[in-house]
Amino acid sequence: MVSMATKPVKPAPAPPQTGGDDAVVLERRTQRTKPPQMYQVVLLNDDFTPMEFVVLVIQEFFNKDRETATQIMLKIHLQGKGVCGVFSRDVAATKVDQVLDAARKAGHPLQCLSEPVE
Ligand code: TYC
Repeated sequence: MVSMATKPVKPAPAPPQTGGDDAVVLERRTQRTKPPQMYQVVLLNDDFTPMEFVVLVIQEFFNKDRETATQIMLKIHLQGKGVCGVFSRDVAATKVDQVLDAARKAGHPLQCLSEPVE
């Protein structure tokens, strides 16, 4: 008997699945792109910047109403620091610049920084 070299036979690729009426069923793909890293803008307490100035800064640059701004300011005053908002990296950096610039122009030592969230 002559032995023939045999190739392993690959199964034919499955035809696209249809939903019965020839509609193509797409496979669900796991998401590949991560959401962008976000940054929180933090104000730090100090002994010299007036409370009123901090409230106005939080209202103006973080779009908070007066009551919310006052609560955030008091939290910073009592706990040493507080988050004023969460933004993309560029927007957070701009907020920090705006706050530091306003504080410097007013002659207050208020400090502000941004840091990645979690
Ligand atoms: N500790 C300041 C005071 O007693 C008030 C203050 C609050 C300063 C928040 C900075 O980020 C700050 N005048």
